[in-house]
Amino acid sequence: MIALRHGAGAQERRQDAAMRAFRADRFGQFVHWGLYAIPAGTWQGRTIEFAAEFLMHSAHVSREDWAALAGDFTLDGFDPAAWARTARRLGARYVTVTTKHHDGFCLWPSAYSDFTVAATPSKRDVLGEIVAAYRAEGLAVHLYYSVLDWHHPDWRYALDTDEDRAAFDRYLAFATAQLTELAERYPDVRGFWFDGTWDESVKANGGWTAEIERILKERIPGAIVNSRLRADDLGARHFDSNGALMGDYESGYERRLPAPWDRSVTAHDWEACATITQATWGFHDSAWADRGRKTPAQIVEQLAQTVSLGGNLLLNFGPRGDGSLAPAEVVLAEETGAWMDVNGAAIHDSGVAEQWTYPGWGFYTARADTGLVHAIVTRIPVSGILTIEVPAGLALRSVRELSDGAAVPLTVLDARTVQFPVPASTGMPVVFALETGPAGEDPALREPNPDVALV
Ligand code: JFZ
Repeated sequence: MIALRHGAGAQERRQDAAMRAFRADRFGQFVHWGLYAIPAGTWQGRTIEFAAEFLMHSAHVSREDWAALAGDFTLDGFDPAAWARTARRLGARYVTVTTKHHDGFCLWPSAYSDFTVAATPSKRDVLGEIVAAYRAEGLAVHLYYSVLDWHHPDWRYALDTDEDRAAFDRYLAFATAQLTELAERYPDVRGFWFDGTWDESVKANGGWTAEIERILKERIPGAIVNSRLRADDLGARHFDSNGALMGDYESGYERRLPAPWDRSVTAHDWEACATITQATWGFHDSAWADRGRKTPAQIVEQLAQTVSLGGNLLLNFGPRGDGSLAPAEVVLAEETGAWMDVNGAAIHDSGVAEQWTYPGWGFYTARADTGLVHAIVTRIPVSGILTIEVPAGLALRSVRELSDGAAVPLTVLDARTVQFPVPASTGMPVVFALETGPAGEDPALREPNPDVALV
């Protein structure tokens, strides 16, 4: 054990109400919105096939030219109630919204910066309106904050000189003031999602990251903070130098997921974030962005894989420059939400099905409340027959399709192996509820069911 002043604190998984609610939610909406949504990937006629929120950087736009976009932030199509409604229809139970991305523009009228919504034509507290709209739809709100800041003159990537260290100390004081301000202005948020913490300057200030976590939790009891905020005394990120998770949940899975059979990740809480497009978080108005869009079936598959491994999925939306949702993302939310309406019981309030091993054709999840196991079939075998390997000590009593509750005819191959036909694919994953009991008590398992042909 290395002695650390700024390592992980408590080693136990949090079991308080806020954390239990976050864990049960399983599905959240990420929202990336800021000035970058206005040029939407194209600067002076040149489309850059890279994340739209990086355009200032990738198109080498000066601070002044970028700041001038604030004059075009007119909110003509901004309808936070529609965002929140879409998120609820999607089946998301919380939202994580950017308050300040790498370009430094603040969606709230911060007293510590002149580069905020207060400098836009409407002067409205956009963030406040977003928070209120989602709360009104019953969703919890988490605030995304980028520590990396391309606008602030005191931001440093590395601390090579005394001047750098002095400037960066000023920068950290600014960030502390802004985060305290966010917690004071929006006290009903549930958590904070940190980003832009990978540079040497931040890694050399693990003590500051620990202090921020402490301050936020003092201001908002129960606040949930992601691991991406944290560095320890030695600059280790997410996990401290002794391998313990810092922050409340691990937030390293970005546009990727742990392998379906990798149960090591179930040791702690975690959340993956994903784009609908291939690789842009901010709205990118281009054929490039459209080409890589995921289908509802792919979103559901990611969600099922995530929940089967005890994680949450944060699915990103990038509203357009005028504040309206991108039509393709509304359609995706509706279609995914239609599946969630019917099958959400296998996602919400669910997690790892402990004894059930990865079946290859999809994912098992288990309800946290009842233990009921669901089979989410993402790849129907060509035979049309699903094989269930029942864990030792359990018997499969019945299998019902979640959508209509209809029992499916089971073929018992042996005490541990049961088969049943899967209805023809609708293009969306189909879910079955598996009712189990202790082995040896189910008459169906004492002898094969003579009414159903063995396959
Ligand atoms: C960051 C941001 O740069 C990006 O714009 C977006 O906000 C995203 C959610 O977070 O991008 C990252 C951060 C971490 C990794 C990759 C991209 N990573 O750990 O692999």
